[in-house]
Amino acid sequence: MTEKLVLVTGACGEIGQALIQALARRGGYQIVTSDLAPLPDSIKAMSTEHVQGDLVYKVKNFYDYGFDVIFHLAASLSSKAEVASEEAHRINVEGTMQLLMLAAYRSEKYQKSVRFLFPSSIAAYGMPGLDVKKTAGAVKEDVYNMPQTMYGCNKLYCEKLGMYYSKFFGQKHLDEEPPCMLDFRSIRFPGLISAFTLPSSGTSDYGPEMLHAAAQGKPYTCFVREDAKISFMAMPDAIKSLLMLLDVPREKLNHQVYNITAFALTAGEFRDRALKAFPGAQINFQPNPRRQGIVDSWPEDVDDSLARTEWNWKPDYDADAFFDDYFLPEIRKRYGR
Ligand code: AKB
Repeated sequence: MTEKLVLVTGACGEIGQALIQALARRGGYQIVTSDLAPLPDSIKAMSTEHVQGDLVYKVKNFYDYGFDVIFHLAASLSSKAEVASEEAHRINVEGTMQLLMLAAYRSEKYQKSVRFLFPSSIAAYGMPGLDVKKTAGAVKEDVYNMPQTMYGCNKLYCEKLGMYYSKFFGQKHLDEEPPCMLDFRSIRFPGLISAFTLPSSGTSDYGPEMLHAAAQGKPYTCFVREDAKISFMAMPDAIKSLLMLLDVPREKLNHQVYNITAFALTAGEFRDRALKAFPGAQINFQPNPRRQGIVDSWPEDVDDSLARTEWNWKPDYDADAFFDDYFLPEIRKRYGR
C-alpha cells in the first residue's frame, strides 16, 4: 500500500506532537513536518523531513510535494496574539493563506484531492457580555461570531478563507466541472489538556497549568476568576476528532466547520478537583483583567451536535473520565506522586 503524504505544520506544539505520534501509530503515512523550532526527540524519528522556520517564507519549499493531507496547526495563541498582534496576523492569517493557496493550486493542477485540516477554536466566538455568556448555554457554530481577540478574528477569518479556497476560488466550479478539490475541514476546539505537554501563550492555559502545578506540589496563581467557565477536552479526544474528521468521505459532510466539546468546568471546579486528587495543593486566584476579558468573551459551552450527527463524534472522556482514566493516572506516573 502506498503511504499517504502528510504535512503537519506547528509540529512542535501540543497538538502537533500528539498528532504525529498518533499518525505514526496508525501507520500508512509519510510525515513531513514544519515548525519554528527543531523537532523534540519524542517525534524526531517519525518525521521524514523537517522544515524549520517561518511558514510564510518556507511555504515555497512545499510546492514540489504531492501532499494528500495537510494538518495546519501552526498558530500564535490567544494571549500572545493580543500583545504581538501584527506577528499573530502574519502567522495565523498569512501562513494559512499561503498554505491554502498551495493546496488549492495542487488539487486543481493535478486533479487530486488535498484534505486540509484546520484547528479553529472557541475563540472564534465573542459573547457580547457576561450576562449573555451565562444564559446562552451551549452555542451552535453560526451564532455570536464576533470574536474579541486578534487570535479569534484570525481563526474565524481563516475558516472563511478555507471555505473560499475550497468552494469559490476562481469561481469556476459553479458551472464548470471538475471542481477544485481542496477539501477544507475545520474543528473549533475548546481548551485542551494533555498529561504529557504544557501549553504556552494561550488563555485556556490556566486549566492545564493548575493541574500540572498541583500534581508537582507547586503553588499556582490562577489568572482568571473562580467562576470563569469554558469547555475543555482531553488531548487524546482532540487527536481522535482530527483523525475521525480526516477519515470521513466528503459526501457525508454537509459543513466545513464543526464544534466539538467534552466537558465545561469553572476554574473553581478545576481547583476542587485538583485539591481532591492532591490534598494540600496551593491554588489561589488573582484575575488578570486582560486574560479574564478573553475568557469572558468565550462561550461557557458549545453545541457539537453537527459533528455528532455528521461524523459520529463523541468524546471518550467526560469530566470524571478525564480525571480518573486519563489525567491522574498519567500525571502520577509522570511526576511520581
Ligand atoms: C488559547 O487559549 O488560545 C487556545 C484556544 C482556546 O484556542 N488554547
